Amino acid sequence: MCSPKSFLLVLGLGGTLSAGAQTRLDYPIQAVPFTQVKLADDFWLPRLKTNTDVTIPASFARCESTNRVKNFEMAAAHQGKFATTYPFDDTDIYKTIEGASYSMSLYPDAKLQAYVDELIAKVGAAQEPDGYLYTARTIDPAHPQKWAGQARWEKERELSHELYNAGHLYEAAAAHYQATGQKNLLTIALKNADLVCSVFGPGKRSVAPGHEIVEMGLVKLYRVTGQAKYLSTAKFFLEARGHYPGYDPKSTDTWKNGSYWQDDKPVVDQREAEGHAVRAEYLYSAMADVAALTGDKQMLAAVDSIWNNLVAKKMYVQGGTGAAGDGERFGANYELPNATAYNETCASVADVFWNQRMFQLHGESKYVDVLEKVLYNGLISGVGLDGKSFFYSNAMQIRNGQRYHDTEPARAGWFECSCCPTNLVRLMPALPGYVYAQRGSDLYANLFISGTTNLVINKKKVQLEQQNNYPWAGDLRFVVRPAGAPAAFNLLVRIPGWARGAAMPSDLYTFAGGPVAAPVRITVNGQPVAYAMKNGYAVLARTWRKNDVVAVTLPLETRTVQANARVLDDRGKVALQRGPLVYCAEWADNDGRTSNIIVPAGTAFTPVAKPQLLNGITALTATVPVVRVDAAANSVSTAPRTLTAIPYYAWANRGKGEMTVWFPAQVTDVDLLSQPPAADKAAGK
Ligand code: FUB
Ligand code: ZN
Repeated sequence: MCSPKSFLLVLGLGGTLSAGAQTRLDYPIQAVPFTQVKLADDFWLPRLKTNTDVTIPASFARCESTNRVKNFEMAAAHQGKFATTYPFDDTDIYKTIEGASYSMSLYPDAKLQAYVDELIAKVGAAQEPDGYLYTARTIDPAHPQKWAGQARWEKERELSHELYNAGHLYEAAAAHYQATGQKNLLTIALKNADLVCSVFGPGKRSVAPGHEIVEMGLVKLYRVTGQAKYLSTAKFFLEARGHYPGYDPKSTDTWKNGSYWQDDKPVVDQREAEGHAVRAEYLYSAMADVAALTGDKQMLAAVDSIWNNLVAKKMYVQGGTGAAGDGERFGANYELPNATAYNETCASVADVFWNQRMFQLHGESKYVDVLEKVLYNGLISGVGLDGKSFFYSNAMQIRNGQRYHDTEPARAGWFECSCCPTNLVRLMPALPGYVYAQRGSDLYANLFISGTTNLVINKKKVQLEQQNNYPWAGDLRFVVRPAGAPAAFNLLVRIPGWARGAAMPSDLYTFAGGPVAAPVRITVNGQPVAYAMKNGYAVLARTWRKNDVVAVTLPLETRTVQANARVLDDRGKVALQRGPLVYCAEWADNDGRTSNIIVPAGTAFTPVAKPQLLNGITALTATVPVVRVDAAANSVSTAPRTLTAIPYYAWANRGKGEMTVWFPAQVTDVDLLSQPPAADKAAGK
């Protein structure tokens, strides 16, 4: 995301920007940088604060206690034995530094800065003289970690993650430089990137990186330095895909046919989201970057098709992606099982990156609709309300206390493969950068988060303030404050798909009752205004005066959602959505069970504000039938009960037990195997 600030930083680096680079191609729409957006809301700001106060220190502490830091110390000393499990464990340090950097630009912290500087010094000391940086080999080159291969890069196409580590280093370095203005990490990253560019490229070595992200990272370095080689190497890596050695197109094994690595076809020929979900979504983000920066139309067509495939056939209703645990990968079209849903938290993080880029390419609200869905549901479900307990996979259903992927339906403080917690660490404080975007005279309001932003539009300074209680209420208020004389520009307010009767920008999920929605009313200074809709945005074009107030009323109603009939697991079932939030029922609010709940068509839900529950939520309640199994009488019956649903993101913060997202609408669709006989229930089992 290039920004006026990063552009200035380029110049501050010491003159690597060429005259041509000043007119370089880029995304037509630029995000307003996170540093220019000050949040003041009750939903996100406490989460950012928890990330700063709890998650970042916990993450650094775990990097220390699990020997991730020790690996760098041993690499610097060239002695010892690689002390963690995976060759990509270095990246947990990079990602936490990235998150800490974003956080420090919001909340300056001299102690944290000193600690980060100390860590950066350790990273620098572990770097080999030519720039190579990979503790899994440098500690003891004769006995590298088993995935690393005997020689540099030889296992890169498979599992060494040398370029994955490099990519996270670049991402962290760009963030650290942008946030702090310091070059200590950037210098390390550039030295490594220069090595990578000297090893790989036309006429040199070629590889399809085994785990994408180096491409995105190189693009970030290109933005920071203006050096074309970083962009061309990113493009080179993208174009290296589709030459998978040993490729067996007939095999359905994703490792044998190369699709696990998105390596079965050249990227420009890829049309479906396939393989390992995190790898894939980092790849698609990089394809968007390269399409924007080079004008590559084929790349653009490919990434557009892949996006359509994903939102029409491969996304869970709460925004999760990567249905299959085996290979942490996308399933086939419409393969979205609930009991075994994988939904890695990192895939949600990657999806946010990707959808932001798609929006910047096309300026259509549907991309932000998806981004919002992921953000408010399947992404923040990945971190507990305490800020230090996490989900790696995000379940869609827990029956009888069972969980398919982890041993229990409980969060963990850290994982042996701990990519997800540290990915959240870096995404959370960067959130203000997703709220607004600009293209010339157009100012896009994408996310509804109270706070202020200071902008320059048409060379005039303008402050915009948002005041709302989103996602709990649909009333949005924007106060426009040009610094001097009135300023003419267009305020484009996203009218979310859910407010226009669309559960999803595809037919994968639809609202029961059809795409009806109350009209969205907009007033300026209390007077209703007619507005044009463009690409999902209400366009308010006027000459704004100081303290003009725009009020937008989004119809926030509880809707039931149905899945496309081709999603077998959701047939005959409904999910609940209110505004951007998808709801679930959890054992703690429902007499200990949720797999016995039926939600018949036409059930009326009442939103109930519960400020004391789960850090403050609006719950949904309704009277519904629940199934009772009487083993002694050999009978099944239903009885009315109050269903209480909570936002999906808030589940699993009160211990272990059942959770349901998709509710059968009729008794015939209830899974009786999950129902304990009445006698067990009476005994509290
Ligand atoms: O391979 C590095 C990370 O580990 C991946 O992104 C995650 O899916 C996990 O496998
Ligand atoms: Zn992960």
